[in-house]
Amino acid sequence: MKALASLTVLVALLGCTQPASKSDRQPDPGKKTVGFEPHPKALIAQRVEGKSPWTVAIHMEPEQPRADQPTTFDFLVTDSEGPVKGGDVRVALVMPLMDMGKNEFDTKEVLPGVYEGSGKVAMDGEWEVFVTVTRGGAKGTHVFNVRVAE
Ligand SMILES: [Cu+2]
Repeated sequence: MKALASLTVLVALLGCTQPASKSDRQPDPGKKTVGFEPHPKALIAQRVEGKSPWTVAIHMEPEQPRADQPTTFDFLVTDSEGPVKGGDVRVALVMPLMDMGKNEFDTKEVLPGVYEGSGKVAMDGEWEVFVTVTRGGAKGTHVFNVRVAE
């Protein structure tokens, strides 16, 4: 985890997702920057398992994840009023075409509604990033299909 204090903040929610109100996106000096691009390069598809009360956006660093290299994942959880704070966000990395074993990690809220964790996969190809958000008795699972390079 980077030292949050030395970085500058700008949570930019761009493109097809409805942005939070402007006042929620003011820079907050002393924190980091996470940009949520509308169509991340490595993202193939996304879906919601059943129903979710929230919208979830993904950001990956590097933008093209590679096998056997750690990737930092950020998830921006929003509802109609803006960022959803105080949630519990867990992630599972699954290869849909074969059983690659259990690969899960926890996240930490690094900005209001932005949850960050680090994960690594052992093989290139298409992976599913299962993001389960729990908050106040509500739960939603969002799935992102991501292309991992060699
Ligand atoms: Cu595999």
